[in-house]
Amino acid sequence: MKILVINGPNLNMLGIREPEIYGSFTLEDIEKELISYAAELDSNISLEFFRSNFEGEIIDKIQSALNCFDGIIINPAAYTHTSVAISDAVAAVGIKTVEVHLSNIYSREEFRHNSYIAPKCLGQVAGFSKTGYKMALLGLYEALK
Ligand code: CA2
Repeated sequence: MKILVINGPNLNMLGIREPEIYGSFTLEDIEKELISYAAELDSNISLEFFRSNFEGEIIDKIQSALNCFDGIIINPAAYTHTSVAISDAVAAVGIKTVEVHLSNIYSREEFRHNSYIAPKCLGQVAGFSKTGYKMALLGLYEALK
C-alpha cells in the first residue's frame, strides 16, 4: 500500500517559529514518527513525503500520484482555505485522501473554518497536533486494506 504524504506552505518552519501554536517538533519528527507507525500497522505500507510552498507543485504532485499511490495524506496549510485548484486536483485523481491539520482550524480565525479540499476527501483530522498524521494513516489504511 503506497501512501503519499503532502505538506504545504510554511510547514518547513515547524520547530523553528510559533511553537505556542504548532508545537516544538519539526516536520522531520512528524515524518519519522509516521514511518515508525506505518511499520507497526503493516509492513506493506510504504510512505513518500513531499513538501512545497508552491500551489502548482502540489497540484503536479497530486496528478503524478495517479496510478502510483493508493492514498494521500495532505496538510495543505494555508491553501486549505484558498485553493480551488488543489481541491479540483484531489477530485480529479480520485485517490482516497485524508486532510490533516495540526491545529483545530475551527477554533481559530473565521477564515480558517472553510476548507476547499475536505469535501473531496475521505475525511479530515484537525486539532490533534502531530498525532493527526497517524490518525489519518490509520483511517486511510482501514479504508484501503
Ligand atoms: O493547523 C494546521 O496544520 C494548518 O494547516 C497550518 C497552516 C494554517 O494556515 C492552517 O490554517 C492550519 C499554517 C502552517 C504554517 O506553519 C508554521 C509552522 C511554524 C511556524 C510558522 C508557520
